[in-house]
Amino acid sequence: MTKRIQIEGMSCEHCATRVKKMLESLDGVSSAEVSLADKSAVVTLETDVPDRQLRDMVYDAGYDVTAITAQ
Ligand SMILES: [Cu+2]
Repeated sequence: MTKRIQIEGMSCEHCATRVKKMLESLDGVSSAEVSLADKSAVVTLETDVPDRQLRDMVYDAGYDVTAITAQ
C-alpha cells in the first residue's frame, strides 16, 4: 500500500532528502519518494503505518502536513 503526504515548508533538495530519510526510518515504511515540486511524499508501506505517525515524523523533521491520502 502507498500513501501520499502533502507537505508544506520544504524549500530545497536538502529539505526533501531530510523528509525522505525521516520517513524511511519509520518501522513499516519500505521507501519514500519526496517531490519538492509537488510538495509531496509518496510512501510505500509494508504494514499499515497510521497517518498520525507519518504526520508526526514530518513535523519532527520541521515541516507541515496538509493532507494524507491512501492510494
Ligand atoms: Cu531546504
